[in-house]
Amino acid sequence: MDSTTPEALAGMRETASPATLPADTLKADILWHVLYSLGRDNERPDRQTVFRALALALRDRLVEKWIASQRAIYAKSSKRVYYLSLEFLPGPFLRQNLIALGLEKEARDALTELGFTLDDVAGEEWEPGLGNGGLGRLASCYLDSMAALRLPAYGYGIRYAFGIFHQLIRDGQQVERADNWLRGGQHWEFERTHYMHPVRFYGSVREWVDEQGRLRHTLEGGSTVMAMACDMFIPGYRNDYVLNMRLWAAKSSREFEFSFFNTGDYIGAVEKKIRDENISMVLYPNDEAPEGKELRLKQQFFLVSATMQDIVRRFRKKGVAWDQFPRKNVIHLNETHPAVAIPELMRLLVDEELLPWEEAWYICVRTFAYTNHTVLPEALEVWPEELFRKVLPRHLQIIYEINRRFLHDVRRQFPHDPGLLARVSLIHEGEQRFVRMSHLAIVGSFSVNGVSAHHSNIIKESIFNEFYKIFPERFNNKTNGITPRRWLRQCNPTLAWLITEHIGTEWLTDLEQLKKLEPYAESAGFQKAWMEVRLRNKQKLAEYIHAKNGITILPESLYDVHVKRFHEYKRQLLNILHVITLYNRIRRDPDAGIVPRTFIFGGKAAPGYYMAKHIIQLINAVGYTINTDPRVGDMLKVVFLQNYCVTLAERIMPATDLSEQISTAGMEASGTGNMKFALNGAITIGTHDGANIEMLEHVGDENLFLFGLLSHEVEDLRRQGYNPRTFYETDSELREVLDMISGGYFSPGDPHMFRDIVESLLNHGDRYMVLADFRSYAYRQQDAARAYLDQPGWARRSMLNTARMGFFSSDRSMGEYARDIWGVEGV
Ligand code: GPU
Repeated sequence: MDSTTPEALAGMRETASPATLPADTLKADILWHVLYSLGRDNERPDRQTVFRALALALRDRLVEKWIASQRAIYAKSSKRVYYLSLEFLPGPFLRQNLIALGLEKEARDALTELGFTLDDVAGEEWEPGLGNGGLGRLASCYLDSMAALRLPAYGYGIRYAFGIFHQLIRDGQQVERADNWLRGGQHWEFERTHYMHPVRFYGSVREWVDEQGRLRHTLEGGSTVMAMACDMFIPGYRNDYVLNMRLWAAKSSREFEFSFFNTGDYIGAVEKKIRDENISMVLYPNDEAPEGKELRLKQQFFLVSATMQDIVRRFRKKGVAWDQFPRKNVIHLNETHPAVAIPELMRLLVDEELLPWEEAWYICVRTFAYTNHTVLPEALEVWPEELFRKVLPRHLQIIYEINRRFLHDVRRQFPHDPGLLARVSLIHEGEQRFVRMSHLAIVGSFSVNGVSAHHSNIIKESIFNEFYKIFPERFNNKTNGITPRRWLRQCNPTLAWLITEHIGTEWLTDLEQLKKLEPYAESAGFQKAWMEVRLRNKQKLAEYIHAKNGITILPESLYDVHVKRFHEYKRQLLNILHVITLYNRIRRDPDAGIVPRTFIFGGKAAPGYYMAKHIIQLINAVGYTINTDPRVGDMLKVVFLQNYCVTLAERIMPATDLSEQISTAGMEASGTGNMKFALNGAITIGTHDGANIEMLEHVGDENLFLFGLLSHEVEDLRRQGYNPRTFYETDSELREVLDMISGGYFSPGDPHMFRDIVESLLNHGDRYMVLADFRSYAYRQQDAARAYLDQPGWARRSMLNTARMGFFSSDRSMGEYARDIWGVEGV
């Protein structure tokens, strides 16, 4: 019988539920979904249709396992972990889900029979860009690991209609295009159109006294928006366990009012509806520089209010008293973005459940935990008091009451330090008042953690030093990690296979097993195989670069890669100054014996961040000059890959030789790209910053190139009065580079184009100490080049980097969070 007839397919579905897996059922399910879910002819479905149908077939399997997992959590009455984040960057799901479900081979076979390859079909997926960079990506690695560890956890976020913008490079400059990711349809999610919570903003607080003589607070007026749940599934690696990431989408409450469209002003009514739904329209594209916009505050509360209603609903089902709440729930705040959950829980307990303040507060500070991800002063979130009062009047009152009691306690504990109160207050007083969200998060949480050992020390010693003195027991470190399923197994299947051939598959769930590779580091045969895999990965990236940028690069050249968000502290500028230095050496002496290199850059700049965008433009201009200079030839190439995102990272990581992690010491909280590169066998050139320091401890200093000022030296130099001009005056190579930029060498049509970049270094204090670190960077780069000439030596270093990355698995991070902060175990 022809298996593509609807009858045959329907029959197969009846006899074979997706959970029992006869060999050909995936193919049958794909064709079934092509016809019945997508409404297309299933005789010759196109690639996009097959992708969607495959996604739906996998969603069938995921939802069954999810239901089973939920039942298990419920049956065990486990304490639940709620991970709240304004950002998630899951990346493409297809391969990840196939790997987790153990269906890769079946999918390949099914697709072959349908006339496609998995690569082609996977290429149809558009990743959800619901985050800016490291913070959102970390949240997604953590969900993957929570699922792998079978933790009773839930991710909560916002289902933005437009994710992070799509970046184009036009005439060397960044151009932003809307990321309409929902256009392709939601094949991975379930939209719960009947599952909504009301969220209320604005209004005014009425105080009154009830029959028992209690002072009560009621919000009057204001406006209500509905939060609709959209669930996406995160499977654990081959363990039949599935978590969900619940993302809220805004829906107008007005369409539920019968009379709403009948008021005579039909178009006006529709406009109001659209305005309400704006809340979840777009992700703010700012990384580490929050934009103090009303809509952003509304997004934060929208996530928090809807999520708290979900949490409370689930808790109520247990039928236990409120004082049990912290034993049954822990709410984790990913940065301060969802910190308004603290006054929201207080409001629920005090205003609605009528608990006394002290009891409510006791519950609160045993429920929340907070992760800080930055010490940059401009990244610490504050809200103008007036804006806060307008949007969330009752919450502001509650924050004031929290503050009053907190300051009262501090005064008692430290009676001889009158200035202390102003410094730790939840309110910044000045011409304008601001709510300090980090202070709120610290005061309202039982745990405050940084994301690398170095960063956690900085928190205790400097930015939150006074809170550390008040609440020493709250502060702890949880070094970031990355999921080996996506960042090795999936993105680098050939290397993963080579590893598995030698040490088995255990590393996939216990990354420390990679240590077993160490004995092979000296084996010439293994080195050769290792380098062959790497070279093939580099060839593939060369093909991609040729196709996208029209630039031909040598796969044998040293791939020196700097990909991450553009921010001055990440110092892409330092890198390009070094590129120009090499260019000058070649110009002076074409036979200088420079190791052929390909510099690859990628990353987005916040649309309003002038200097970051200008640096992107400089890199592209330098690239153009170098790539078209016949004297340079194959010695040097500079490539800017547009639209850096998870999908692109997956191409780049396996093909990188040298990983650039060169932030000004003390400024990168952790970094996670650094770990992804090293796991794939790249060698790091980096500063003593963030997790680089712990990477050094694990891989050993002969396998990693560190350089530059230490963070206390940065501080000292700044205190003593840093004068960048001395470096300009005493270092002739550096001077030549800066003079070329400001003299228009790379912008002949507009010689002044990049003058302000040089100005920022020479005349505006060089805040990120680019010039102070230039020489030590250039020296270390020379060491790297020399090391690359010794290919067996490089192979050994590369393997040892991979072999010693076990600590940086997000399974390890999540295990620590579960044990030390959350107090939960696997189900
Ligand atoms: N990070 Br705050 C972001 O990506 N965005 C932010 O708004 C803030 C921090 C990053 C840190 O810069 C990076 O060092 C860290 O590895 C990452 O968060 C995850 O902790």
